[in-house]
Amino acid sequence: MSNIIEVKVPDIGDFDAVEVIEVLVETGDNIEQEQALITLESDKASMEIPSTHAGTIKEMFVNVGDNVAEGTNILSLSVSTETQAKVDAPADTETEEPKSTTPVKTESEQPAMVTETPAPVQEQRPTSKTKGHIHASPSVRRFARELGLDITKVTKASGPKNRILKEDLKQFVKQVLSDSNAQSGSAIPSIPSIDFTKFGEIEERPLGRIKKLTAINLSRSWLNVPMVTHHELADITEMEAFRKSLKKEAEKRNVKVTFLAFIMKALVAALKTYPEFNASISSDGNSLILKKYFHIGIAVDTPNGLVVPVFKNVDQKNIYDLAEEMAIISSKAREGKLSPKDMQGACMTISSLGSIGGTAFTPIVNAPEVAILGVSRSDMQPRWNGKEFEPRLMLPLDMTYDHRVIDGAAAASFMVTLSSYLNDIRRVLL
Ligand code: CAO
Repeated sequence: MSNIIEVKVPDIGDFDAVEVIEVLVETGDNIEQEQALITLESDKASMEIPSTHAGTIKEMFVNVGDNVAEGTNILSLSVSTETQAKVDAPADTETEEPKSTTPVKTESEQPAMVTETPAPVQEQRPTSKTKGHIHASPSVRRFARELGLDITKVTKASGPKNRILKEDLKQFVKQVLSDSNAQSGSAIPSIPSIDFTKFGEIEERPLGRIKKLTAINLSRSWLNVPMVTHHELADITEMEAFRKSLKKEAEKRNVKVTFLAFIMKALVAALKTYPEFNASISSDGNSLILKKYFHIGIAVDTPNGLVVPVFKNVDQKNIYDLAEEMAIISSKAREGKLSPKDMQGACMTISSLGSIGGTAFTPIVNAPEVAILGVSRSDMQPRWNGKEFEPRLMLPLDMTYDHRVIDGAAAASFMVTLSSYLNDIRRVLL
């Protein structure tokens, strides 16, 4: 059995025409007792009017913009006689006729008064008499609190009199989430979209999968790792003579020995000397995970973008092994045939631009690795030997490191050591 009752505006103080600024329910809704039905706003405050009963809404009598006073019908509600008996006791449950009920005043029926609190002026907010205040109903403020959202940050207010609506909060959250997705978790403002056709002819090419993934990885490293780049010049005159001396033997084995194989061996020797470079910082930032294996990533330029295959256990391989593996892996990379497994587990990465040119650059650490070695083009330079200038082949090295893990002094020592190994590659054997 159910009865129809009318829910009216209760005593709201000395107001005879208060505007309805929000209707929070609609016909057909099943509502709870105490559930907010409408929000009213006077000159001084906003207030929510709760329901006196639980039930199903049969008809709504008020709309946004209406002016109401004590006793105005808000809605009619179908309530079960059992529920009504509990709320309206003592009540006449015998009656067959639907009855119109003015809500019984109880403590809980008093509308919740929420005084508008001054807030910083939002520049983007359209100015009006609301300037200097955040206008939002109690339910919207509550929703913002539930989301953990600072409502003063919400710049769009699409309700009447620049009122922030629930929809504005949802839009704001969506925007923040999509910005943070695009920028790997940061709240950095996005770059504005510009119509370049205003300035001249353009062509739009979609980015490939590898470029998009690289963009995410590099942005993540850039934003998470405080980086410093240390520059060093290694004298590789002797090493180059040694490399040339291997040429015939290499040809017999059908491999091409480039600087990279030597640099990999020297790097592993330096990692053994400075174990904190062969490490990763734990994701909670509380510990350093030291690795006992020596896997080196090599950045390879391919038509589809940059990929970083990993050479496993470089400490256990000789120069020819590495040269041979380099030929196989780099052609696999350029043909797009590397598997995810081929690109996992690096301890440190080498990015070599030496075959192209340049005197220095600042590579980005491939986090969670703590350092990356950049190699630029070697060049014959005059070096002072104490008596005279002598031509020496100098190799520019650039190491970018995670300053949370590595101090500047350690970086300098590491680079001096690496340079000394390249200067006299025999020392790698020691
Ligand atoms: N200085 C001078 N010459 C160099 C050199 C250096 N630092 N490094 C390589 N060379 C020379 C090689 O000796 C070779 O010369 P020869 O043909 O006369 O022997 C020539 O340049 C070409 O070398 P290579 O590129 O075939 O071989 P590699 O082992 O040096 O490099 C690879 C292999 C896969 C790393 C390279 O081909 C490549 O893709 N490099 C680009 C990597 C890249 O884009 N990094 C940037 C990442 S950040 O955006």
